[in-house]
Amino acid sequence: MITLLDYGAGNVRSVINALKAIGARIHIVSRPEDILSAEKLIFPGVGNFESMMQVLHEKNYIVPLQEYLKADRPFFGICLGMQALFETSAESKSQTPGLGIFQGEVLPFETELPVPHMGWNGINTHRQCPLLKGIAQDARFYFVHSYHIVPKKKDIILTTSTYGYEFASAVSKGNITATQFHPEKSGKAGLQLLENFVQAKSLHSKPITPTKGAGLSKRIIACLDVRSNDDGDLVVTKGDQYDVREKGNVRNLGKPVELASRYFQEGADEITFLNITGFRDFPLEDMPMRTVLEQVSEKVFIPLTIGGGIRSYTDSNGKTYSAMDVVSCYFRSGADKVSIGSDAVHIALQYLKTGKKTGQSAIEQICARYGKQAVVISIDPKRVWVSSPGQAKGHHVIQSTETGPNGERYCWYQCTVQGGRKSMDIDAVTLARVCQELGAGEILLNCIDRDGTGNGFDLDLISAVADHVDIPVIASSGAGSPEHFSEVFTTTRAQAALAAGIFHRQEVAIDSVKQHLSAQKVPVRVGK
Ligand code: 1PR
Repeated sequence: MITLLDYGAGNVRSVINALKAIGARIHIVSRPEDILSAEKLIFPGVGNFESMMQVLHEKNYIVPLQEYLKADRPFFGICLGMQALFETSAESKSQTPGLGIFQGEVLPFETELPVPHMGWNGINTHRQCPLLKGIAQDARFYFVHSYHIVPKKKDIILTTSTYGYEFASAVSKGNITATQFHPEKSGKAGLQLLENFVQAKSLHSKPITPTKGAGLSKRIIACLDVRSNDDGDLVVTKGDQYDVREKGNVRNLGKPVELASRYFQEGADEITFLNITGFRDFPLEDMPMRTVLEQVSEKVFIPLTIGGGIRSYTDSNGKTYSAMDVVSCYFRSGADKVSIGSDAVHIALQYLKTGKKTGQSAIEQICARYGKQAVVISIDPKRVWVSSPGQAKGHHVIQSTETGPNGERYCWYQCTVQGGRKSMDIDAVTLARVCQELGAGEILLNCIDRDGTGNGFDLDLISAVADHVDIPVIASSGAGSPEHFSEVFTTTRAQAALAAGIFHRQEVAIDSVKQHLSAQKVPVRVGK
């Protein structure tokens, strides 16, 4: 029996689903006594160090946890569940201490690379440990964090990984083990690691000559635009420049759960669901997307993002629901990240008008509760040609590598809301920068001009945005061939590339994209 410490922040459903998939029986901690009666304890942490420690205090979990750990009983910590083992974290502004089982601190990444460190990275193994039994040396695991541990004693370091520099990515001492990465989101290798923890009689490790693992890979994301068709069935659809109707009917390219499972099997690194009519419906009233997430997260062990309709809403009885109500429901259903589209534009415009952070916007609130890595901003821009930069004052104008219909050499990218229906007075670079300032952790950069065309990503747009933010950018819209992926990764700072149409219509397989990228020396995760 595995005991799971759920302190109520974020997505423990994925850990539960991964444990169920390997046949483990699970008991969830509901009282402090449950910790000491555990046979084996898993502590998955998400969100923010300070709020995690505060909740552990409020629930009176600190003393039994320390007692359990000091008695060298089997323990596996994930992400913040590993950071909690140390003395202090720079993430805690009020200097709330950690559990202090290991000497050392938790510090922010100091690197030129985008932070959070997000994606599939390799591990260099420093100790032989039953936790890593049967895991290939070049296996990659899913990381998502802005802070990393700095142990005082190096002999507890089980693995290191490299992101700008080498940092400790897993620890092991006696029966206490923990990883910075998320095995529950790391496909086959992650399930193997969890199974090792469940099966192992002892977790004791011994030092070895360190082995060298793989490095960070570029991510390939399959995107499922979801909406109800005219018969009321929830379908995956796909537009041409956001027009999803063909001969008047909503295009139907398959069922969301089936397609997501297929993409997981085919080696996608992440899956994004966009509820494309979310701007006019209210997700809490009609929850088919919630059911989709619940079903998908039972069989798909890679990160899942959900977007569409994340905003506050007042119903016909005058009852107001906040964006937090919507996202907490999505996180409970199995989402790892949420993507905010239209509301991000309204929030950014308001912020630009007042210059004040209120702490009340959906972006700020979700980041505070679930961590910045959980907040993606989906941008839907359209290109506007201008003859000179002065023609678009106040906007980020780009000297284009293409020429406009009237010989224009300059353009800017105007943000839209409501699925491209309404253009707003803000450009994509400004929106991305403002949302980063408000705390968002990632940008999903669509392009209405390229969407569904198969003509390749808009490299001008992607370079402009990726060069002006320090958070990861996902290039989206226009993929038509494997070469388009190598082009976007070799000419821009995009960390991930997303495609929809070519995967849904089975024109190009995810594996072909990855094989092509490998041949071009772009690092990608192969296998499942
Ligand atoms: O505004 O917070 O409710 O979020 C709505 C979300 O739905 C936004 O993320 C917006 O991008 C998306 N959306 C709204 N309408 C459409 C539409 O197509 N009519 N889909 C839409 C946007 C864009 C991509 C697409 C890529 C790749 N889809 O994500 O998957 O362009 O396509 P391709 O590879 O086939 O070229 P809110």
